[in-house]
Amino acid sequence: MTTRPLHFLSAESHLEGSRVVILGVPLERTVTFRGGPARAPSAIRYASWSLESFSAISRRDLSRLGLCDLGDLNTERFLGEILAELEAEVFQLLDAGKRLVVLGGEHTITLGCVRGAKRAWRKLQLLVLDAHSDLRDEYLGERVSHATVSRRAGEVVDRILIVGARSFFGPDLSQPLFASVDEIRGMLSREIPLWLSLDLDVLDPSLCPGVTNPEPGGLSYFDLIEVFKALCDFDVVGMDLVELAPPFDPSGISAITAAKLVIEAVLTLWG
Ligand SMILES: [Mn+2]
Repeated sequence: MTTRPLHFLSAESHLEGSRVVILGVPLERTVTFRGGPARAPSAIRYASWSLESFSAISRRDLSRLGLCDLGDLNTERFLGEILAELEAEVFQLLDAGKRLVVLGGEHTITLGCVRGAKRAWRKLQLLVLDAHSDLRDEYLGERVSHATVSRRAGEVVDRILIVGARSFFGPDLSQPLFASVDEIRGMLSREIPLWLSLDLDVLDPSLCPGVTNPEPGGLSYFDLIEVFKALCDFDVVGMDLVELAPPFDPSGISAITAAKLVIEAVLTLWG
């Protein structure tokens, strides 16, 4: 009998021969409204098997890419240890020339990702797609939290752009409320490696209800596809996808949307 652990669709390559690597980080530590992201990486992998590996949009096939799924980071530790190990993993994989998809988990994981990417590339810009600005200096006494992650990550990178935000705590309204893809391209540099952080709540909650903190008035699925396309001539080195809450996704559509976005992003950016 042969058995295999659950892995993402078409992730059949060994690490050495792979171009793109998937890593799960089922972190759930500082969520504040409703929980579930610890179960997200498994839910996204499971949902991916309901989809085709061929993208009708990019006309490329995931099964021809060289995709490896490393499984999940151990998150049964102090938050600082988890972020330090994630940073080391991201650094090593990028240093080996891989492109990364990190499946959260709560949004806090972006901090470990950008620290590792910054170490690998020395210069880094961050594009955050998120309903929330996450620019507080601290939240409920925590400086490192899913509600402060863009503030902390912004201190690591050379440039940060937040798109899709419609929830601000007041004085942080420094980012464009809505930006066209042309404006996004104009505000980013083609010379600097780019990390993409995709918080699923950037989507309208009618399209993706199973997230930790739903916020009305979001982007459409095809808005996100247009953002991926707009980035295809930028040096995108990795992405994370965060804040899926499977307990609030009884139809499973949010997990399927997450898996489909991974497929389309990977094939658009690196296919
Ligand atoms: Mn958010």
